[in-house]
Amino acid sequence: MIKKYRFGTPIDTGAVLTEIEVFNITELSPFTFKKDSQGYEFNLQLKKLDVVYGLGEQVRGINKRGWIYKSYNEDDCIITESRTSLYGSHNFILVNAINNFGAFFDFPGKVTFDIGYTDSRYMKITCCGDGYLYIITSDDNDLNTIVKNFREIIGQSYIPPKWAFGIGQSRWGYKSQEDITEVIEGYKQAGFPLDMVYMDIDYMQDYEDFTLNEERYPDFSNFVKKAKKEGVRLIPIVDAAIKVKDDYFVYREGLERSAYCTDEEGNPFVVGVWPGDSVLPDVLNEESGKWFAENYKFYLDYGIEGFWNDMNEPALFYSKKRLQANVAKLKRLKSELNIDEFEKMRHLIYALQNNVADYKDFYHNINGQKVRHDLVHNLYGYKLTKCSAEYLKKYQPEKRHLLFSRSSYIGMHRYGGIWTGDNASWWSHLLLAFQMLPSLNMCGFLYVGADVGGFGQNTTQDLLLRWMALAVFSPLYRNHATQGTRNQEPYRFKAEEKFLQLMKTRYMLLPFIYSEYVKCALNNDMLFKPLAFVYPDDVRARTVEDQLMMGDAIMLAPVYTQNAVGRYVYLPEDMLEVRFTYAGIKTKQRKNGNHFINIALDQVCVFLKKGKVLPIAKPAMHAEDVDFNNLTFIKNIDKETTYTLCMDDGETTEDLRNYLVDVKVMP
Ligand code: MIG
Repeated sequence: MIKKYRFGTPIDTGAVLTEIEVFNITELSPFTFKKDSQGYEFNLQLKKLDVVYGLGEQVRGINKRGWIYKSYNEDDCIITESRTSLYGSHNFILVNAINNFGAFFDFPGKVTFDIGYTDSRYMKITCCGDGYLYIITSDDNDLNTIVKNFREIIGQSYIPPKWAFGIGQSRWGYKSQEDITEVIEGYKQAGFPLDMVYMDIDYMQDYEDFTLNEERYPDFSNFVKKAKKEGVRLIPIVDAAIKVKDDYFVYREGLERSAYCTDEEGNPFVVGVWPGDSVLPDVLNEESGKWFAENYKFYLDYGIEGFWNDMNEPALFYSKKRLQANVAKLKRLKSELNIDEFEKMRHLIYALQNNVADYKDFYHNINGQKVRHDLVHNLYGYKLTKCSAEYLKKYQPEKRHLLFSRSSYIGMHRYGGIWTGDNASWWSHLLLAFQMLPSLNMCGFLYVGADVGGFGQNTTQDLLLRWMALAVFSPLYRNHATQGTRNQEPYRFKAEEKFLQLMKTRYMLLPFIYSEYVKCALNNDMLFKPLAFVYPDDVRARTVEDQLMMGDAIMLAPVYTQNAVGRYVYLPEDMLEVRFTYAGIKTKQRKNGNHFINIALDQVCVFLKKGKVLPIAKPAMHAEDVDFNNLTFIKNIDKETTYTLCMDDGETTEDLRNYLVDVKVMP
């Protein structure tokens, strides 16, 4: 059951596809509502044991209580607990109370979720502009049904090609064909499976989108083909901003079409990003977005099949306008060793970067209407990814493409996935990556993943191993690191056999991961669930923050601390422990309750529910080589059951329901 309320005169974000009758906001429940000069405020009293789930890509735990979160897509690579917004804004919360309900605040400007931060007994949500609010409930009061009801109105989640469930390697620092060849060779020599290598910004000529540096990539067409023959796809990055340069054809074309965001006076708004002076394609404008996306043809004609869209918050290192103003102010400061002057100086410099005030200085043309960016800020990455997805589909309708984005808003889940941006090689970020999974799934984002091993800072062998043990289950599995950090490709470390064992496990589980993914997308289910979704009457299960249910069969309990030999695991019922080891898969019945489970660095250990089976394939070097017809089953059943596999070719754009095949499994 869904009730839709309107506050003010909102713009249509396209997040919700279903037409729903609109109620007057004065009839709203269970929130109380008030409007003031700051915007619209929604209040709700929370009971002691209520749990608040949701918010997709955000800091902190699965239960969002006790912090203040802000939806305002932000490019800042220092991700700490103190942050309030990250790269995506996913304004859906799910309140687990006596009467469970979900709420989606469909407003693309800034929204603040004070979930018991100011007063632990209250939740206060503030929207600083006009929007819609959807309240979602279900007859059965079941959290899963509420999520399903919500997912139904926002539309089916993106399903990537099967090869995108393989392992990918990336680094900001691979500069040339030689560098990429070295990575492919490195994997090959170690006997490691590999499906994708990512190309970061250095492939471009002077950071110009839709160009190639021909010195570093002299023979790209053949290079793409050769890599694919080896089973590896190359995935280039696409940045949002376009370099201002008169003889750069993309820039000129956009200019002729008035396809850029403009300043107050209607001139293209100039920002400083990687290429220096740059302009932003107005992807909120239908025509301009279409034009931007048509440029992806450049790569498609080389045989490229996947992309990652970056810098689309949009990230502005700084704006020309503010730079000029602040430099003028700096010049007026006295050059004395005076701490007050120094503070002023520092402020003038620091305030240049990612200054949210810049978002008030430029405009979109939405259906002929001039709309100030800050009011629609959170839509930028979503719309950019939407138009690129639509173009890929139009140009190559016969297959599915890999596409994921850094910035996002609910609605984008129909067009692509998300990687969660610039995390660090910290143990806390391993746990954070795990905790984000169910929150993102609620909001429709299924193809998600964090940079495996951590992007910033130096990783360690054990962190990378533990991260890869978790990544076995992550739909998007990409090892990525920033320049200047320790080399992070698994073959750079001594413990090759340990890495190999974990990577093999991914491919052995691929029929399960892929089939569960497709079924969740088709049925609007979550792939990763907090325990309370499966054991709603178990009070203890409600408080578990470091275990998740995956699919409808297994429980995950990763190790996320350094030097641990294992961890405590809470079993809500009797389960079958399933351990992937060099010597094969070992199983053991476990009673419900708390157990200390030893888990070695090279082992993956999961817990299979009663009445369920887990399909296992032979390991393979590439996702496409995994043989879905030759499976064994790990079983925790006492009578015959079926397991539903998705048996498509991995690329078809036909309805995947036609490819679901029931396999009978005997005890
Ligand atoms: O300003 O392209 O999150 O994955 O390696 C940094 C360089 C730009 C940020 C992305 C990261 C990528 C990096 N980019």
